[in-house]
Amino acid sequence: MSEFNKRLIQGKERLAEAGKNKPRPATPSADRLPPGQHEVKNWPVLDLGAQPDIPLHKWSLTIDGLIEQPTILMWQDFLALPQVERVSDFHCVTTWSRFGNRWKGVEFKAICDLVKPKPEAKFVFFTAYEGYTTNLPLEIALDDLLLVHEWESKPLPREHGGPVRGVVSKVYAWKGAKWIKQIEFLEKDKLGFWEVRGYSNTADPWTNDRFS
Ligand SMILES: Nc1nc2c(c(=O)[nH]1)N[C@H]1C(S)=C(S)[C@@H](COP(=O)(O)O)O[C@H]1N2
Ligand SMILES: [Mo]
Repeated sequence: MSEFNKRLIQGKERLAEAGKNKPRPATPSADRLPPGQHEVKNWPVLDLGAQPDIPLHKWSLTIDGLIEQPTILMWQDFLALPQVERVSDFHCVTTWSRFGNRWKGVEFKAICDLVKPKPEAKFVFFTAYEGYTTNLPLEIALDDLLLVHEWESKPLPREHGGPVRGVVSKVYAWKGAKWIKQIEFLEKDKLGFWEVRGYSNTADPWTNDRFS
């Protein structure tokens, strides 16, 4: 935690506090660009200031909690899982959206097929190499989450969360952990880094659902 940019975090907590009671649309926008967002063509880097450097031979992904098959994937194990290519939009709560990103990676569903969640598992909690955390309902992770290791046919750059990061497109991008290290299946929801600091737990871009 000490490596994190404290002033940046405090600034965002103030934003969340100021934004929490703003009126929100009752029905979701049908536009590709969610309300309050603008499109960018570059890809900004957003994190807490610590960008861990994880060589592939030291990389692993631990999957535990309420599952039949607790698993630690090494790099080759991860690459041996079914790989998919997907093109999706990326919406950051700081108001930028990036359309049409071409990803390659492993669907969260493929992880579930491997580790077999128990019926009690309803939520998923993600921990990253630098300590960041975030959370999703299992249902949303199954529908939307991709564990990405390539972007535009190249290895995912370290500043964007390489070797492997979570990517979501139906909720704000803070729900996708860069430098993902651990996935834990839970019965009860557990809030992540920004969720405990006033960011919305549901994070729906099309209803401007930024802060709670
Ligand atoms: N490990 C980690 N993952 C993270 C973050 C972070 O600080 N640490 N920031 C989140 C936020 S707020 C956003 S908007 C996206 C930004 O991803 P990018 O830097 O690739 O644009 O990563 C998310 N995942
Ligand atoms: Mo963000």
